[in-house]
Amino acid sequence: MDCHRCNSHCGSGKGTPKSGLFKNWSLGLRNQQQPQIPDELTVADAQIALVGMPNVGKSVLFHALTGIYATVSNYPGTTVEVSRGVMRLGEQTVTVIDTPGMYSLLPISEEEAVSKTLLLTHDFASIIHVVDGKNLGRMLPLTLQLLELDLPLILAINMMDEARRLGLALHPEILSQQLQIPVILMAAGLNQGIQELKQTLQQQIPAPPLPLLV
Ligand SMILES: Nc1nc2c(ncn2[C@@H]2O[C@H](COP(=O)(O)OP(=O)(O)OP(=O)(O)O)[C@@H](O)[C@H]2O)c(=O)[nH]1
Ligand SMILES: [Mg+2]
Repeated sequence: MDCHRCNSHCGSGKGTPKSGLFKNWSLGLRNQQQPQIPDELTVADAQIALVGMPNVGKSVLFHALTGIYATVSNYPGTTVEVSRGVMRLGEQTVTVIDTPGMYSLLPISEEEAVSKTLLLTHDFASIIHVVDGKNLGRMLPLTLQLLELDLPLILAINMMDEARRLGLALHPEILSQQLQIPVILMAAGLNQGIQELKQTLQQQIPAPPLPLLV
C-alpha cells in the first residue's frame, strides 16, 4: 500500500521520525524575551500536525496548544516557514507542527508541496485537520483526501463563533459517525474547544512505553 507508514515507499520506520528534516532547524523564538525552551519540554514523546486550508486558524490553534515557545524555520530547500512547538498532554510532551495552508493533496504552490511532504514523510501520532465551520462544504473534500491516506485524523471545526452568528448549526456526532473520526467544534481564537481537543488527542495518542525494569 502506498501510504505514509509504508517502508517500501518512504523508507522510514514506524515510531520514529521518517527523516531528519527538523534536526538542523534554527531556533527562532516568537518572544525574544524568552531565552530557551525549558529542558523538560525538549524531548517529546510523539508528533502531531495541524493541517488545513489557508486562513482557517491553524496557527491560532498552534499557539493555544503550545504556548509561547516555538521554533520557526524554513523547510529545507525552500522559503516556506514551518513552526514547531511542544505541548503537554497528560504525562507526555508532544511535538506540534503547524503546516502551511494547503487546498488539496495535489500541490500547486510550494507551501502545499511542503505540507504534503510533511504528511507523507513523518509518522504523526495524530493529524488535526482544521476547517472553517462557515465553509464546511469547501473544506471537507480535503478531509476525504486525508482519510484516503489512512492518516490518524481529528476534524477540528474552527470559527464556530462566526458560524453560530450566521445561524449555522452543526452536528459533530453525525459527522463523526459518517467519517469515523473524532469531530470537535471549536473557536480557537476564543480558546473554546481546546480542552476537548486535548482530551481527544490523549485518547488517540498511545502512552509511551514504560522503561524496562532490570
Ligand atoms: N472569529 C474567529 N477568528 C479566528 C478563529 N481562529 C482564528 N481566527 C482568525 O482567523 C485568521 C487566520 O488565522 P490563522 O491562524 O493565521 O490561520 P492559518 O490557518 O494559520 O492560515 P495560514 O497560515 O495562511 O494557512 C486570523 O485573523 C485569526 O485571528 C476563531 O476561532 N474565530
Ligand atoms: Mg498559519
